[in-house]
Amino acid sequence: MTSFRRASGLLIFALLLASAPAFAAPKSVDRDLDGDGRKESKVFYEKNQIQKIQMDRNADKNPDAWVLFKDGNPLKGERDLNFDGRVDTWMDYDANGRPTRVARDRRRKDGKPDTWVYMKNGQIYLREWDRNFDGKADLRSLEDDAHHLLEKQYDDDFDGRFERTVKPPPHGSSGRPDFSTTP
Ligand SMILES: [Ca+2]
Ligand SMILES: [Ca+2]
Ligand SMILES: [Ca+2]
Ligand SMILES: [Ca+2]
Repeated sequence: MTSFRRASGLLIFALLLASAPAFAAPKSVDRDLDGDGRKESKVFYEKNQIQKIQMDRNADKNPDAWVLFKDGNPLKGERDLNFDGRVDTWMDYDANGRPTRVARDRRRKDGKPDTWVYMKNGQIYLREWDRNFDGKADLRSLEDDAHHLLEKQYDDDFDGRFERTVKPPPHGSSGRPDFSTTP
């Protein structure tokens, strides 16, 4: 290959990167979406519409974050927050791209979620935990818009019915459930 052809090939590649996905959209484009100068993100397109973003946030060449899009909007996300090669965080998004639910494998590290946070308009209103790791939440804490605890609900016998409700003391509560007495 002559140097001219090599140079023009590079130029075409640069043009594709700069203009995608306006014409002849490539399958994927590397992007620096967090603005740190490193192209950690691979953006996948289909029919000129974004389908997926895959990121390598710790620069170890293994992808560790994904966002799936539908009709141009984020729909679901997955992350490997501790970079051990296993997904540990799952996200759902609303029509405006704000998360509505974040599920995390936070306590047992078995690849299944055991901690959930629910949001409406970007505000957390509900947190849930699966204390016996059967896949079902058995402890909930409900919060108001100012992150004040409204109440905690416990399913201590893990039958799916929350039989115990604990209201916070009138003044000053962290809203954090106490795990010290849990199995
Ligand atoms: Ca990585
Ligand atoms: Ca992980
Ligand atoms: Ca459970
Ligand atoms: Ca119960």
